[in-house]
Amino acid sequence: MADALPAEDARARLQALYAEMAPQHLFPLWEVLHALVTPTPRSPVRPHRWSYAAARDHLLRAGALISAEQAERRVLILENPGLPGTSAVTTSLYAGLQLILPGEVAPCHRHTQCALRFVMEGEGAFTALDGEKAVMRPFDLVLTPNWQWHDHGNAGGAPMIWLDGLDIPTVRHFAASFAERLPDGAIAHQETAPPGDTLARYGRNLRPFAASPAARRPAALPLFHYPYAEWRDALGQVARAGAPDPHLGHALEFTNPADGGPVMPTIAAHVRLLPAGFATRPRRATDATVFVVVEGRGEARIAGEPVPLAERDILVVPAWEELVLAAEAELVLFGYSDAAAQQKLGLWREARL
Ligand code: 1HN
Repeated sequence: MADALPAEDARARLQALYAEMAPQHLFPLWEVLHALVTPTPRSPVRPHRWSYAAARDHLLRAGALISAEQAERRVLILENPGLPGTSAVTTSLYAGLQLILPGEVAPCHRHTQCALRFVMEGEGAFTALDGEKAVMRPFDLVLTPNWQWHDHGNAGGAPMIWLDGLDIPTVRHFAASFAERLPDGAIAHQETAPPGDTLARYGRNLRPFAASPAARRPAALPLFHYPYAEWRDALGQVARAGAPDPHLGHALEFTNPADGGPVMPTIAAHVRLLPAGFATRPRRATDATVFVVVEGRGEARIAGEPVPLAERDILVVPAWEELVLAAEAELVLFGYSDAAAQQKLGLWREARL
């Protein structure tokens, strides 16, 4: 049997071999195998919390210097400190804060990246999806799925800010990015349906007859607006009715009504409520998660490190780090992650500790 470790002269001859192979882009697996195939996840992602007030201040200053139309999208990227230069908040996801001022438009485009918007403040702006406006209110969730036309406008009287969540690093990983603008320099998509039409047709456990002209939304992913008023009411009822899950608190996932699965092929989104004084048991999951504090006050402990949480703060929790969430005042959180993709690939795991 060969020795476990090569002898010194064999080691020197191996190094010489590596040096000769390298210019031909050939490398020995045995030198890197254990770094490639780790027994448990090793993520470069670092826990981080962005204070909303500080980010908002910078965003409003940018608002005075560049228009939404000039910028195409006026967004401050929330870049993970462990992933510098990548525009990524986790290894698979992107996060940004977008500002649209009264009277502004963000021109229509479409791309293969899936996006969600989670409204942080303001009222009266809309996202139009394939020409149908979703008029957005604070803490609404709005989707712009892969390859659907979307433009934004602010018909209200106040600045509107939302969190953008996209699967940009995932699409980059597959080198599958396509994007285009409307032809002939058009800014907005022609209006194709009255605002709220899709919610009425698909949002209440109803749908148009299949193959009828009324079934105008894509069959695989028809719904794109999940209003705060509706999800908050459901979460409140659940919280009044019984005990929280020890590892999650009261938790509800947003679903695609077409298949009952996550809202988009690559991104899953959910909300949680932790009663005042409640702390979760520690839990790890393979999906690094971006959280927004919707209401309340408390603390996240990530691998034992405390992070204070205040309203509208944004927090990123790396994959497989132990997370405890503790509510001082009743805490309501929104979260999104790549669990949708990982579950399809058979990769998703959690550990309830
Ligand atoms: C995008 O299309 C939007 O539509 C926001 O509002 C942020 C970041 C990268 C690529 C496309 C939007 C984006 C984006």
